[in-house]
Amino acid sequence: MTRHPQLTAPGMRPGAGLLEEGRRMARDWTLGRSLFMEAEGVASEAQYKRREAEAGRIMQHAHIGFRSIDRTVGAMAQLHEAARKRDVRIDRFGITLDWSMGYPPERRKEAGRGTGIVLTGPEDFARITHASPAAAHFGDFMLGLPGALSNTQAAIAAGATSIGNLGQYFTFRLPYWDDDVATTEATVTALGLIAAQEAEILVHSNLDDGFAGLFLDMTSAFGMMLIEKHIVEDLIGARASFCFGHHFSSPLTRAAFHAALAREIDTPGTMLFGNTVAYRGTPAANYASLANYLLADIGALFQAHTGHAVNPVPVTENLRIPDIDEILDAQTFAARLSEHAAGHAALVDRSKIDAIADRLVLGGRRFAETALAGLRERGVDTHDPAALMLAIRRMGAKRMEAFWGQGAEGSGRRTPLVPADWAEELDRMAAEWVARRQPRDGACDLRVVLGTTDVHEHGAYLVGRALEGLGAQVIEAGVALDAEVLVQRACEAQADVIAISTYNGIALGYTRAVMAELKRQGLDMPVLIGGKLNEIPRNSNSDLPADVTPQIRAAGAVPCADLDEMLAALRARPGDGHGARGPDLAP
Ligand code: B12
Repeated sequence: MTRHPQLTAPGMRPGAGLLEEGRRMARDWTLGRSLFMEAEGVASEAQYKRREAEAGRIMQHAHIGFRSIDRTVGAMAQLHEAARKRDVRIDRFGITLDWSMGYPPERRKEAGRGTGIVLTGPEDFARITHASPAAAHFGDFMLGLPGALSNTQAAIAAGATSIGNLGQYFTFRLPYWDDDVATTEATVTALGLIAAQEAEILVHSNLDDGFAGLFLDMTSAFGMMLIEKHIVEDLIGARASFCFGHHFSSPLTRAAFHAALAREIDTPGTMLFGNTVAYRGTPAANYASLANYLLADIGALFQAHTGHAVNPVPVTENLRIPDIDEILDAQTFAARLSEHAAGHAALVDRSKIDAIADRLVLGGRRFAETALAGLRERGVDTHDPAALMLAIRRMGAKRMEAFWGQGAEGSGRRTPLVPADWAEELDRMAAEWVARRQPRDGACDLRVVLGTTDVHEHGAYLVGRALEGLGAQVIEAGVALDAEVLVQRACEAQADVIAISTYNGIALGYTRAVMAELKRQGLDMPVLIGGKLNEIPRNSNSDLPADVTPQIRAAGAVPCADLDEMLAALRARPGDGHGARGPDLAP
């Protein structure tokens, strides 16, 4: 993206005032009691985590992704009990809230609805915190978005002591919401409310939801974690609790990141997230991926228990929203693996893990220091949490890494000190695909405008690299774009083709909005769309997203399941008068 918005907003209220307002609210919004607190005799999950870590137990996290409150509450009780009967303990449940909960309450009705659950007030939150004796974790779409304050108030009243997800603040954009000042003010006020509670409440941040899913160098991701810790703990006075894992595919990187984190962070961690990007195949293949990351995580916790729970992601996760039996199987698998894992310690070469951990800590600290100094030089008040957060959000991961990344600068890109697993993998996939297609003359001079409908960027990253490999000119229109903006960018770039990557269950509505906008502008260009081509039908009673590939085709766009289908569509592209050539490739 080429836009360079101002890093400061003079109209924004200072952080100190926002924190004070949050503190005042603590008179009315005090921490309620949950079934977890009663059952375990603790004041907070942090206290529980310290106790269990001390005992050397591997805690387990289960994620629930149903849309209905009744079904969620029922599933939590049923799962906890069924696991107990198998001698498996689920210590915490993560609730996948719907993205519409990110809006302030008055805007939620008119916002579209995604695939998650919607909780409308303290009573709804309390139903969750009383559904089972495990801790309830409210992560996504709470903090970090404009609805942060009402969500946090309700969660606190219901007795939740792990609230997130600060990582989202830095990357997520809700459709048709551009007021980042209001988002920042709501988030900092909510953090003030959390900091003022007597009991210790964990401010959860899933690093992968933030910049860790975007930086090409893991030392930048580690440095960003240190900056978040500084904001939450030093500037706000709350406790920062970190989670990572989606994109950490190499066991060595996972173990090293954990070892480095254990040296720098003493607040208990929420959970180590599953390496979900590795789930590509059938359930049987996914079990291998599950074992691969869990073994690394359990070994890391044996080495230094940071209080994190492990998160065994059900092996059907890439196919559908997992059901109760699938969640139970994954939990059972993890518990058994924990028993086996101790025997693996002797097989592990710690020196390799420690060497990378050293690099992460050193590079991460330097990244954090140079980034804070660089922001100060650009006029940002880095002692004000609100000003600092807004500047980082506006800066974005790519520019931060370009300015302050620690790898040596080369031709256009820095050489990462610890390369990010996800980028290495996608670069390799793109290169292999291009090589397999064996271009006859590489002469594809199409101008392709590429954008995403939501936070998922990796599909677009892969498509971009593959198109460049074919010789196409890729114009990155941006991430989480409204349909009208994407068409506008395509128009400005005089593009030959629009390529869209979408994952958040709005594929059909978005396609229709793009086609309508093209028509309104009198434009006619091919629209390719790939990713997760599904949507929850309006009149559905199953609450599950359905495939919308045929409807996308009927709307006049080209649905692409993979890169081969993209290639076929580009080759079939009708002449457009620009004279640009599609790929001329061997079959
Ligand atoms: C990585 C990931 C994330 C990362 C994204 C990081 C980033 N910056 O990109 C993070 C952690 C941030 C994330 C967040 C969320 N995620 Co997510 N995520 C995934 C995951 C694990 C992988 C997706 C991915 O990047 N794959 C890598 C790409 C390269 O592989 P691929 O998809 O197979 O791509 C191929 C094709 O699709 C095609 N392709 C893709 N795009 C395009 C475009 C064109 C033009 C073409 C031609 C081809 C093409 O090319 C590839 C090669 O064949 C999937 C689950 C899974 N295993 O698929 C869930 C998944 C997509 N996420 C999901 C959800 C629900 C979310 C959240 C809402 C969760 C939450 N509560 O926070 C948020 C999103 C919030 C929002 N605002 O939308 C759901 C979507 C549900 C649905 N639509 O049915 C999934 C399916 C998980 C699940 N089973 O529930 N997620």
